[in-house]
Amino acid sequence: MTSYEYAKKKYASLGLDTEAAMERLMSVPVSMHCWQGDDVIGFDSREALSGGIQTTGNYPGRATTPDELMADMKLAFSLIPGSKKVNVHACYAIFEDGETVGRDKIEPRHFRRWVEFAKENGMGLDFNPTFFSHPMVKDNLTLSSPDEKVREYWIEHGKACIRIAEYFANETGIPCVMNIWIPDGCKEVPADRYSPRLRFKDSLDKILAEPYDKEKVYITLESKVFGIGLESYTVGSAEFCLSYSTIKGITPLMDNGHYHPTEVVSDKIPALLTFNDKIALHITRGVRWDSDHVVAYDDETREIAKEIVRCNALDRVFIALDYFDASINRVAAWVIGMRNVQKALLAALLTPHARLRDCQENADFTHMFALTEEYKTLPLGDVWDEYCRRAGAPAGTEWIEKVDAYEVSVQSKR
Ligand code: RNT
Ligand code: ZN
Repeated sequence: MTSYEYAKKKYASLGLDTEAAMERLMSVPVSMHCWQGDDVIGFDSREALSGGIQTTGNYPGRATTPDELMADMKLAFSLIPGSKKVNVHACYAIFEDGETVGRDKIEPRHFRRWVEFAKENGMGLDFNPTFFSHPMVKDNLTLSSPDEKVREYWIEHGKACIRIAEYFANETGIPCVMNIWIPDGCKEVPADRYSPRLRFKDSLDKILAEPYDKEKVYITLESKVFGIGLESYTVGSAEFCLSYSTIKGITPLMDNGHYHPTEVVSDKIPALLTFNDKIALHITRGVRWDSDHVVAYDDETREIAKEIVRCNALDRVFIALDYFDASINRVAAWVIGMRNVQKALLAALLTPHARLRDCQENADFTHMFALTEEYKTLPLGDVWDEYCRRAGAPAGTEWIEKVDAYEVSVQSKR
């Protein structure tokens, strides 16, 4: 008996079907963020990263051109099992023949190569307007700025991005998730918390006035509690973004680095699913702060996956990754985080939720706890390896050698 066959039997004895779990997982798209590949720099400006987010580390081999970035992503895709999407930020516009345009004037054609790349890889595209690392960010403000010129510029950017998102959906035939996140905030305790939020609301209203097909484009709004240099106040707080999303019928997005340290997104998932048809996630790992470490196979990642699965919400949650680590090989960073999310979803699909739920309903917390702890050591690794093989991705540690070889032959020569 192979180790997979043994694992299959073991899970079957708990009423769990490993074949069905693998098949289900194969069709759940996880969106991979292009910005891990070049430390969130992009191609459209020479500005340093701003907006209260930061990459640390100086590992050699960063992608510096569209060709390099796409080649690196392509390698990562080959090492990650399951269904994927390409997540692009507006600052990754590709200008050709010496042309450059402002972010308020970007057009679908500036993303043509991303569409080709997504099609070549048989994937959909997600999109993000880029409200940071740009001279039009004034006093740390964009859509909430008191300067009407600044606000107007960024409103036009948001609208341009909706048109691009719709172009992505039309071209790929797969709906595009377009996520709005602004860094706006204050380092010091503000004198007025209200006016910036009123202006942010008005700006969002103006952006959403751009017509778009709601079957093709899902607009999400991401909240945040603080940023580097923006410690005392963020305009797009949790309450603001959640209220706005609900009222306007757009989709709330939770990034698990964006809450107070003892809050967990896993608990918020069923709360938001109660009121929203769809919700969106940025899965990340904050170490002591919103540090955007590579996602690990840790308790909270597993708990997030469990909530999605046991709420029967794999079709209702847009799963994307969002982190940026410049201290390790950047392709490895993608592969590790993406594989961990896939692994957590597989573990969630192979958890006897019905039995545990029964325990809870019957207030049998002894068995609920005891079984939860026992299930943690079921032979998931054998099913995971089988899943990787079936998906045409390397099982076990084989992928690491491929990244090592690529580092020597490609990345180290940059
Ligand atoms: C920042 C947000 C946001 C960005 C990306 C690059 O804290 O998480 O999602 O990380 O847009
Ligand atoms: Zn995020």
